[in-house]
Amino acid sequence: MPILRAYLAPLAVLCLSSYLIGCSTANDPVNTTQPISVAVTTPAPTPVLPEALKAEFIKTQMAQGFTKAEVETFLAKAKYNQAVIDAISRPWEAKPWHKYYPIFLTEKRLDAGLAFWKKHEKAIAKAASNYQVEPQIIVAIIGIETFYGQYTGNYPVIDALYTLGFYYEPRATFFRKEFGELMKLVKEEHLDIDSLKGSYAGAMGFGQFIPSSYRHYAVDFDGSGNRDLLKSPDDAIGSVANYFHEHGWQLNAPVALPLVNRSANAPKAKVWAGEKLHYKVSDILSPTLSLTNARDVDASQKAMLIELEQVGSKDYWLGLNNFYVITRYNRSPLYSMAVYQFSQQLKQQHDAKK
Ligand SMILES: [Ca+2]
Repeated sequence: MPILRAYLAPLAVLCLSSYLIGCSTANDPVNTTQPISVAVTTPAPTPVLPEALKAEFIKTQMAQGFTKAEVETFLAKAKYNQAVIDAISRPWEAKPWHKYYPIFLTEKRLDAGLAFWKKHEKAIAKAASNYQVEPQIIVAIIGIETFYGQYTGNYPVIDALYTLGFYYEPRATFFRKEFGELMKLVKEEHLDIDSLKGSYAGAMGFGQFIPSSYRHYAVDFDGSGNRDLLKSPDDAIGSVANYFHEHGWQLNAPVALPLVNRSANAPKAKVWAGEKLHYKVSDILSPTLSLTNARDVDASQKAMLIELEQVGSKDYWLGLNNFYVITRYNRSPLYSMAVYQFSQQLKQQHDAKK
């Protein structure tokens, strides 16, 4: 007779959106007000590491300069973590914009952002100037991602990436590559793998960089001689700015412009859903869908149509190159709009206090 054993699943915090690579707000205090559902399930045995994948991983890492013993030691340190699979498999709750933005655009976050900006004014101004990115975007990202370093994640990074890379089929290839990148990163930056914590998806530090982003875009911005995105706010500030710069941010260019839909029907252009920009501004605007505020916009530039669900209506926005760049940090248009609007709030309050 089968024995049914019920147990209480770990109280995993709700991730707001499956798009969030880093589940950036997983531990944000705002989420403690959310109802937490406790699932009763039968525990699954820890799966066995697929030998073929293991062999392939060892071969790949050896081709990149590691010895077999080094790769095996690294693999032996990693542990399967069911909570990681649970976190990533949770069905995406498609929150409408009107429920999404109040979680991010709060007085508390705004105050924390202004305080962070003031405290790190010099580094933020230098990063903005060196990388040609508006300072408020840097401050907004770090605030939305981790509430200024307060909530950077509690999953051992090695376990998170190992679990997703070897046991989470839908995105195993991506995460196995990140697991390999982690091995390189730890060696290059002399990080302590045993104490390295991050999101369930292996994102680390103030700005929640996954290993490949850390390796490619992190900068030593405080001149300490290493790139420390976990403990150095200045390194994180410079690195976020560099990330935006490298992804094509254009200083002083508009990010997103509100539209007014005068038709009873939905706009003809398709709402952006993660693809590369293929529309031009002129493909989206029409006699019935126009800019809310008259201004000159280059109609030949690439753009996307953004749709935000309000209570009983829909808002439309024209997203331009810089909006697309924010989505390189996180593919969700809701996330990107929250970052943009938060950056605007920060700038307004910051300028008012000057
Ligand atoms: Ca440094």
